[in-house]
Amino acid sequence: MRIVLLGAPGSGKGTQAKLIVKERQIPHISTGDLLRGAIADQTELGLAAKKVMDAGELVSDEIVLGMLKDRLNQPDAAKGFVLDGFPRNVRQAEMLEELLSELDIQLDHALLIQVNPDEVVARIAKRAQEEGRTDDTEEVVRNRLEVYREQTEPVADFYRKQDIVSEIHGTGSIEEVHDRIQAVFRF
Ligand code: B4P
Repeated sequence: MRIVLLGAPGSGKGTQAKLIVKERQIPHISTGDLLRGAIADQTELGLAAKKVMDAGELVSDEIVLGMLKDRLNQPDAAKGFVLDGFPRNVRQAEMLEELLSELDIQLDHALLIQVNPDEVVARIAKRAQEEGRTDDTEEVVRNRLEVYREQTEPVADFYRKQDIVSEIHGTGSIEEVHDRIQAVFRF
């Protein structure tokens, strides 16, 4: 199964992706995690990405696509994947279409996790205390939400045209949200 997870920062994409991959035995591909890995390794790419991420902006499409291409070409991705955090804008969605058609595969589901902005800010404030991520400060989170509204929301329309979008109510416990996702797969 090939799944794309869409939703605002803090909507639970990463959280739900972890549960889906555990059940389905497919890899979790998070562009945020790939970028944070590059930062931890202090690669040139990571150092450039850090400045952009700390401002709450999107890293360049070319950098992210290059990383994604390498990851999708690894053997474990042949049986399916959960893409978390990609695509973040319509251009990335178009680039992904091209890449998948080169590999002769298609997406099965685009899950759009919907959570209201106040809840998102509260969740990220909690994570900031627990994990200290440098892009989780209130000011940066507000910018990330703005970037989401402007650039990422239109991606849902891109997939609505393909009739693969399912909207998931993202408030409630992690298990409740996961059950709603499971119900979509059973359809
Ligand atoms: P990401 O790593 O994708 O970060 P995110 O949007 O905050 O989502 P994340 O998955 O981590 O959090 P989740 O909602 O699960 O991106 C970070 C940055 O990387 C971007 O701003 C950008 O700069 C860059 N980037 C990444 N991909 C890119 C791309 N494709 N192109 C360009 N730039 C890119 O969870 C948040 C919190 O909520 C957690 O603490 C969790 O425990 C909690 N939570 C989850 N579900 C909950 C629930 N049901 N109830 C209560 N709390 C819940």
